[in-house]
Amino acid sequence: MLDFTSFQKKWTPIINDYLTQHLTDEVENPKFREIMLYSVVAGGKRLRPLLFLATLATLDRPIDSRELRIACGIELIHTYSLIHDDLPAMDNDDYRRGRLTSHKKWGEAEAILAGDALLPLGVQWIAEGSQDYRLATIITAAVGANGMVGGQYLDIDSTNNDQVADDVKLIDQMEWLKTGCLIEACVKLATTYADASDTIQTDLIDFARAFGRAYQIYDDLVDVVQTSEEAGKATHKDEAVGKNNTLTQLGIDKSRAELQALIDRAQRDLTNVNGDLLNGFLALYQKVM
Ligand code: GRG
Repeated sequence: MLDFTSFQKKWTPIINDYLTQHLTDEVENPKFREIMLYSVVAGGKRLRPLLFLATLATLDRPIDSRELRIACGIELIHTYSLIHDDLPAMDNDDYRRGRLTSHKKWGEAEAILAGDALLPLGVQWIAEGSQDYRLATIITAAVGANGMVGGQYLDIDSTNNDQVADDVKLIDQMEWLKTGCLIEACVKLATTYADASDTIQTDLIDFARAFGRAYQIYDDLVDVVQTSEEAGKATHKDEAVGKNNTLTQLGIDKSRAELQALIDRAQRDLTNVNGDLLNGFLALYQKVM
């Protein structure tokens, strides 16, 4: 089996090509296609499709066009969530993936519609790739009212009502729903698609839960920790406050400790499976430790 870096190097360009090719082929209106492509091919890390494919590889399943279609369907849904998250009514961000956000570039209605179109297209690709209603159920549950959108609602509601500041449990639930659920779904989709045994499925999903919880903490830490390569050590920006997240709640040191605990847990969850490839995903977090 490939190690994580080789796996990532091999599959990232294949995922990127698939996304470009199939959006180009399958979205009929050329202007709207351009708007959708603008956000999808803007250079994301492709973490979620890679996680789905790596879980399949861990389960000794071959990867071909059907599996690629499922993987890229997940990325379409993730991209929809980023477009909508950036909107003026939500986070009101001007930049994403190193370029102007969709609404800044194309207009607000256009960005809403691009997101609206990416969500069902992603579900369609997952259904077509898998030919299995269970996968459509897993993905729609993960991103719906009891998953990602529910988490975004909690975020909006608590911000509007000034309620979150010291409610650790609420922040934890919000972060899990917003970010963790979709990451967990990547692994669930793979274990279901591959018909993994119950025990392996449990181990891999436990890994995904720890990894998914860790991801939000990592993402917040990345915002405030800048690695100074010349000095060879981490330097901090004083921006850890002002957002409803674990980082604001715990501060940098405790957030790091929490992240380390989650990494340790994720590693333990892999002890009974052939976990070398999936373990490689955890190296991502070294950037902020
Ligand atoms: C608006 C329906 C709706 C949902 C929004 C995505 C989301 C839910 C909120 C984003 C908040 C956020 C920045 C969470 C941190 C984790 C995260 C999703 C980071 C972005 O994903 P990456 O790091 O980005 O995988 P790339 O660009 O590499 O794909």
